Amino acid sequence: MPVFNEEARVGDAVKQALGVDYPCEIELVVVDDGSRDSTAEILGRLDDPRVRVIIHPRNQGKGAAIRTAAAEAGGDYMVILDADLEYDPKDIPRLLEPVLDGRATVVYGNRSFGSHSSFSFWYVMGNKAVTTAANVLFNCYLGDLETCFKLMPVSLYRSLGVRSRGFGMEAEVTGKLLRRGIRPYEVPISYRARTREEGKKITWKDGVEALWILGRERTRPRAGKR
Ligand SMILES: Nc1nc2c(ncn2[C@@H]2O[C@H](COP(=O)(O)OP(=O)(O)O)[C@@H](O)[C@H]2O)c(=O)[nH]1
Ligand SMILES: [Mg+2]
Repeated sequence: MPVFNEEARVGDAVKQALGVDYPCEIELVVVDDGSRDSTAEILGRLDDPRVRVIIHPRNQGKGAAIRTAAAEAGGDYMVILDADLEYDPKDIPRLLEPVLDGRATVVYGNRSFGSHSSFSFWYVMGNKAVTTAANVLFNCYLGDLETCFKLMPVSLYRSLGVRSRGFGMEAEVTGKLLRRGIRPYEVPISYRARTREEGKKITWKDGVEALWILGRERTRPRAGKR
């Protein structure tokens, strides 16, 4: 769970994540990414043996927070869960199903954007544009590239060598998986976008960066692939 200045939501997000009935043992690795609000105090009060809190003294970005979590995670599989309550951790057992019954190794949660759950028209169009670009570049038919629910073996994530420190990691992870011929298995999930006032931070610039990263991953020479 990457966390940056989420004092209003991180307490509930952790509680919800721990309250789910998982079909396996879990560890919740929370990375406080240099928050300047009271996030660190809230995380410091957590008292559950399944939780591990790691602190970045300075803010580095969502991608960097996930890199830290993946380096420290002790389990076999990982899934990213944002701390902003836009996603519902109750969906995680459903993401695990295709893994547990041997149908998939990489599973993505696919958001269906509805009127009450979408941030804005242009936000949804931006998401669709980035996903469509990946589909054209890699000749596939993914439904939702920017989803935070990306479940895969921890060893696979580490082997991708993701460099993006910010939101570009979503495109980089997906481009690297597709480049290796790995097609994420998609499972529908629920989603409710927060508003700018509630803390939503992604902007159109992140969409442009995602397009650039996808192009880079598609054209990267195989010999130097990472
Ligand atoms: N914006 C932002 N989010 C970060 C950072 N580091 C970790 N995160 C976390 O990454 C997750 C996704 O970020 P968020 O701002 O919700 O993205 P958005 O909802 O798509 O605008 C949240 O749990 C953030 O707390 C960072 O440097 N910036
Ligand atoms: Mg979010």
